[in-house]
Amino acid sequence: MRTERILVVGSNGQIGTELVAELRKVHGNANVIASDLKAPESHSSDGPFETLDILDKYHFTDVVKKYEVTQVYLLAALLSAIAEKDHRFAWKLNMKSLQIVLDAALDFKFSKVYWPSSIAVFGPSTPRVLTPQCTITEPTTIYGITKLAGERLCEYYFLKYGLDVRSIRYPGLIGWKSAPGGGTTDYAVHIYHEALRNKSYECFLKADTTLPMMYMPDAIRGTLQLMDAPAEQVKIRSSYNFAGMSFNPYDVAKSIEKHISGFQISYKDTDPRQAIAAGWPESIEDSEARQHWGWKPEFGLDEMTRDMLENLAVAV
Ligand code: NAD
Ligand code: AKB
Repeated sequence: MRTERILVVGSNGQIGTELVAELRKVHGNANVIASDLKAPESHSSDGPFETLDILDKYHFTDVVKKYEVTQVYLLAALLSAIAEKDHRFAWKLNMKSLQIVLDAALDFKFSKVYWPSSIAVFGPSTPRVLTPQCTITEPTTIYGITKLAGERLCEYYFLKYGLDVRSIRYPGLIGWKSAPGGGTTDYAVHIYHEALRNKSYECFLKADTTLPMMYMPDAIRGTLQLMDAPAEQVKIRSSYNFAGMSFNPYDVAKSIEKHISGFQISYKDTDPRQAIAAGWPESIEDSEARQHWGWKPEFGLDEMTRDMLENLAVAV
């Protein structure tokens, strides 16, 4: 069996920070190369890091050659809220990065590529409750449009060239080890920090805005499970529906109150992220991920709240 050399692009972000650490446990520190626009503030000496702008195809190719890379996890992207501020750049970053990685995968014969999609591929015309794998996908955000186009591109490279590309439609992810990067679901991380700091939080989404969410340990475990699955079990090559839990800001506040008495939540009158959330599903049906490669989440809201508060209380 050949040793895999894994390059993670966008490794300083919310997912990359945790994913690199887990990949290094499995593959060894030297075999997992972290890369981002600049070195992380607390630069880890646990393994190699390369400063890399993924839009610079030639530099990316040099890094691939330098480390004899065999797999790429492409995490660099503009997320939903931040993408609305510059839709042209969001299209450029989210699409061109994927095109560069998929083409390099063919040129350098990568064994696998991982690229995350999102629940943002769905839109206002999608059935909102237990949204199925195959349904109406008419996103109205630039982020969702790039994710939908990306899914089609991944499947195209699989069908046309046999490229082993794998993908998950992540819901909103919540973790204590890293900060979120400009999405609509970010409130569900901020609320825990503010609960510990101030016993109060002003939420940018309305109390009853229910969205699909997942605790980061589940998301990382599921990602590695998909990437480890035998190729014949990965029957969906666009992107898999992937569910953890569903809740709204009111539910999180109630869950936090069980640990921090007197915690107060208030709600902003208007915020552009409300309109984005209104077009997304409330809950996701993920039987294909469960059947094809054995996906099963572990964390519900109260388990996550306990773990978040315990860990943040020590970390901050
Ligand atoms: P993030 O914004 O926290 O991190 C993205 C990282 O990419 C940042 O560290 C940034 O510096 C880096 N980056 C940006 N432009 C770059 C470039 N040109 N070259 C190299 N690096 C660059 O994002 P995240 O939350 O870690 O998300 C990673 C992926 O997962 C994205 O594709 C995102 O759409 C997807 N996703 C995330 C969530 C979530 O809740 N976090 C949910 C669904 C999908
Ligand atoms: C966002 O809110 O943009 C992300 C996502 C669900 O894709 N967390």
